[in-house]
Amino acid sequence: MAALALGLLPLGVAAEQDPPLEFENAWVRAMPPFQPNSAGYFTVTNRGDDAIAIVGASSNVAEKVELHTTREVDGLMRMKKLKGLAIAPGERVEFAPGGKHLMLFGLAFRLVPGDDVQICLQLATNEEVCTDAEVRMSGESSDSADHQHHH
Ligand SMILES: [Cu+2]
Repeated sequence: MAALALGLLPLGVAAEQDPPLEFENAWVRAMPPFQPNSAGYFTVTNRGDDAIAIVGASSNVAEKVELHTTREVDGLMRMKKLKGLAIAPGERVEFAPGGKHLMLFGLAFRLVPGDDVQICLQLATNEEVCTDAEVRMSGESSDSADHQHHH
């Protein structure tokens, strides 16, 4: 019995359940050859009872991923790095062209439409939530494929 009890001791802090973030319509922009960077988009909803703090991001196809937002400054659209983002319980946050996005730096290979890649968000709790994202052409094709668009 003693050995069994020892065997059941937790080896680390393992998450009992996944953080309640629900992804929709995750996609990454297809890029022409030799473009080092791309961007990822998705809608995420906090289905839990507590606020969830996103503190970073990663992808299996990029060296580095940053959270960016787009702001108009003196008539020009400029990207700004976000240090983090808190999502309130029940809140739905859209990462979309012209707004918040994941910036993918240092692509490992060319992103071709139809490919599936993975994007992950790091949370303040040290947990990570990931989703598959489809590689798509930019612009209208993504909008027409998004049946939940509210615009
Ligand atoms: Cu950006």
